[in-house]
Amino acid sequence: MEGALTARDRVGMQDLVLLDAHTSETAVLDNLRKRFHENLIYTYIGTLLVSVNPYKELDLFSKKHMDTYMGVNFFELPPHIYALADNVFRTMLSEFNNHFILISGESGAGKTEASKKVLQFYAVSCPSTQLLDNVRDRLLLSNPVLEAFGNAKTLKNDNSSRFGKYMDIQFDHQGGAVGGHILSYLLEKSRVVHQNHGERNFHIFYQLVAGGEDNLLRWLGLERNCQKYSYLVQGECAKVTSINDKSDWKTVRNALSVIDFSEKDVEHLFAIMASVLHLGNVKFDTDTLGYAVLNNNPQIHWLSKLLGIPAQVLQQGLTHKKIEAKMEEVYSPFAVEHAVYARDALAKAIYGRTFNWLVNKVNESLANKDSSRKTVIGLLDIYGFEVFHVNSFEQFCINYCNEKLQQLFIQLTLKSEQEEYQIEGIEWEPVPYFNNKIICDLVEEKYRGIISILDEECLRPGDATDLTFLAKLEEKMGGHPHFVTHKLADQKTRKSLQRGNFRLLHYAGEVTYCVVGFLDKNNDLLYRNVKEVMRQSNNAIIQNCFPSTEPESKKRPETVVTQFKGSLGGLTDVLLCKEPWYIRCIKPNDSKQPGRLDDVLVRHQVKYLGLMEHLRVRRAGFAYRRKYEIFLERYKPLCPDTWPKWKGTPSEGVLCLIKHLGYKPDEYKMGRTKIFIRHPKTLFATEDAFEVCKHELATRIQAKYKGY
Ligand code: AOV
Ligand code: MG
Repeated sequence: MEGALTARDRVGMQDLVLLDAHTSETAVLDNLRKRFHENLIYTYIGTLLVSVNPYKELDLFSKKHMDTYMGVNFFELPPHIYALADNVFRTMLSEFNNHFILISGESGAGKTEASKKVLQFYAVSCPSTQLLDNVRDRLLLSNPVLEAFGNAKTLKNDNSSRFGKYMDIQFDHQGGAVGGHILSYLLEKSRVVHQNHGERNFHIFYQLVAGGEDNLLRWLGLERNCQKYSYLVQGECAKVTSINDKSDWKTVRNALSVIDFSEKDVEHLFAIMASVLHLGNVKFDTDTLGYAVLNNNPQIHWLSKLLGIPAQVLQQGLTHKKIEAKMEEVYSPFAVEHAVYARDALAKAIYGRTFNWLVNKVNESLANKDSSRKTVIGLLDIYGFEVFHVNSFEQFCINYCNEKLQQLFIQLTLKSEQEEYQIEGIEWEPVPYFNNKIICDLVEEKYRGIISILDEECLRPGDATDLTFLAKLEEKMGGHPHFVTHKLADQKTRKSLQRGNFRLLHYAGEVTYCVVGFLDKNNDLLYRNVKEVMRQSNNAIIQNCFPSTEPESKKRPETVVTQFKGSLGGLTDVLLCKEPWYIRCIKPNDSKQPGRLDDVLVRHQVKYLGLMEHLRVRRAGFAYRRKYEIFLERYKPLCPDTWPKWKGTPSEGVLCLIKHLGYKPDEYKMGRTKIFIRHPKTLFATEDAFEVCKHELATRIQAKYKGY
């Protein structure tokens, strides 16, 4: 029919590698758009999965879909996150090694949803026994619990992850999911005491107030009204249409019991959540000398009851600072402003430490008791790159983290892949790419980077302030191509910059940071006597979070950003010893709407996610490579000339083998130590032949030994 669209015109290519040779950004964008409007949200670049957030429920994730994708060759079915999950799983089983899936994309692009889909696939599809069902339920239910305490509504995403999460799923050698372990990264604690307009505190508070049973709320001294709690209403949006706090409460309550939280744990946990809310409502009066006092404060009564700390002690802790002078302890009273600061610091500390306790507790419940060797698939779902109207220390940390992940992606794909061709002596035309190492260095370089300068100001006694920090940055970084000061703003980005701000040109875009609060948040100080007060608590979780053995060394503890840098370094090490897989998530529009794909926005993401470069490397390169020894060992049964006894080098063996299999010259290249295969379909054909051969062999052996 003339003029009719072919199916391919309509739905685009399912693998971008198959687009015409000199693919442009526009062609990639067109392809993604076509597919998006047909509800085809997944597209491959080789084995990398691109996922576009549909912002609506699609019928793609049923058990039937899981079964369809289980054990099927990667490229045989339409692209799907289950295909990737299954491919990782089967590679792990056949090679008995560890893997991880890096899920990246900006805030609201669908990372957390993607990670849940992968986890569900493993939980539902892996071989199971009654014992393992228990593990499976815990793995699945750890999610709503951690999301309740670690996610919140932001302007970008109604369920935004405010902590980084890396989860190992452990498998036995039959592929049964036998345990898990979670590492969490820097929770955005400041949200506990402050939310920007249009944002909320962590979900759990709203769930508790909306869903908590009457007698529970009564026991906690809470009213069923978020408006009563100063910590819940600063963003002026306690109610969110896409969220049902009441039913989420039921889910979380149920999940807590499945993952081994005793009734006592739960009681203590919610006593703490309520305490944070009461703490937020503590108001200070001023005495005649201008110092903060607490008069008959009802909140102190509830705090005292819920935390099991005498009211007098709490009152003293919230209004005084202990100073040790010459063998003497002196209590010096706070001004009101100072007391409010100390109160908020305490609320943040309590919440942050309780969150860590929670992660540990979940880990205990997921721990595999059996010590035999396991393989793991790691899932990395971290807060995505974000730019708000006003960006602070938190965005600085989050965006730095995204730079590090981009760096890892570049190292593992664009850089190492091209270096490998060189090392193996494969003819190769280098593909240029933007390496964001320059931005990582700007932030984290020892002695010279932004983090070092920030720490220096934090540790410097005397007159250090956010503004002296900024002045130092401007002095030392002013000439850097990715750093913009207000003096040079017009030249570098043609956008002016207010005093008190600096701008970084991140790989994913420009972000203007306001320095107010940087020093304070990085120091994250909690007065020592406040800790001593908390140690008197009879709440078991608080006792655990404020242990009396906590070292009170004279040395300053590491600053927040330096700890974070250290933990990201640790994460990189954890990942580098595993085989990587990638899901790149794309956000189609800024208004969370289904069916709308904003070209400018998506083109920008295609660009900074490095999809074009990845595509070029993939297209010119080879989808599969294996050491000659390994390749020969696996497939030699397919060639009677090389099997059972082969004499000669492994590379000669492989050559003999693939000639026998009929590989065409343009389908492969022989490197120094490895064979490189251009298209996966070549390998799949070999793999299929291998399966048939194994089966025949097994039948022959059975026949031979019949009757013995
Ligand atoms: P993020 O994890 O990438 O942002 P989420 O995974 O939380 O983003 O996705 C944001 C929202 O988009 C979800 O709450 C869903 O409403 C919708 N969504 C995402 N993926 C899908 C999907 N496959 N099907 C249907 N709806 C989806 V952040 O954590 O903010 O960086 O920090
Ligand atoms: Mg998320």
